[in-house]
Amino acid sequence: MENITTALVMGDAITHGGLISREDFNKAFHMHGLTNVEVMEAFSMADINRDGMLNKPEWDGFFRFFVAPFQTIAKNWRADKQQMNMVTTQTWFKQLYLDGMADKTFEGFGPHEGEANTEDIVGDLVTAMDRDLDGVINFSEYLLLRRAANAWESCAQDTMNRAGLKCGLSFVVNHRQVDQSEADVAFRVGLTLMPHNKWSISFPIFLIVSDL
Ligand SMILES: [Ca+2]
Ligand SMILES: [Ca+2]
Repeated sequence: MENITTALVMGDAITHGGLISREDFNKAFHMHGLTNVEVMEAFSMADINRDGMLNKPEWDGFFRFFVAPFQTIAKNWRADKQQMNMVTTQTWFKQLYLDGMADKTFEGFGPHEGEANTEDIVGDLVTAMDRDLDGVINFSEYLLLRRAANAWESCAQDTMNRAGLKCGLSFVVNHRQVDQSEADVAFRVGLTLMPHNKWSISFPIFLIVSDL
């Protein structure tokens, strides 16, 4: 599958004063296998000033921070686990490693079937972010990871506590108000998924509950 380019998305936008409409955006991303809901999620991430159109800086930012890094990982717009290993080389990902606290931050689900290695950070992330359970990561699932990483940086330390989760959920649902009872339910679910620590949750667990 061809990569998404600015020219492809701009399409008719040139004649519309350089603004990219939802329709232009939808055409390009729908062709790349995203559902309508997934396209709308991506569009609202790109539409920083929320006016329903993407101006050039909004598109350029979205392309540079999300589309281009995904396209370097995913050939054919799908990334398998091996390709996903490349996220660990991306700058935004390295920022999740706080002073050697990665063990706590990335505490995951334990060894995967048929694998001796107990430290499989990317394997756990793929398990957590693969919402349609097809074993590969599409752009929408990659964006889930990126939204969660942003929220983590603002709302967590080495792990995330109850207050942090309320903060984090508000982030990933695009600043909709999340009330404490909603966050508490998610937090309790998260704690049951934690292998050891029962008082706060790790990044892979946050990734799961942020999509509940
Ligand atoms: Ca806009
Ligand atoms: Ca998937």
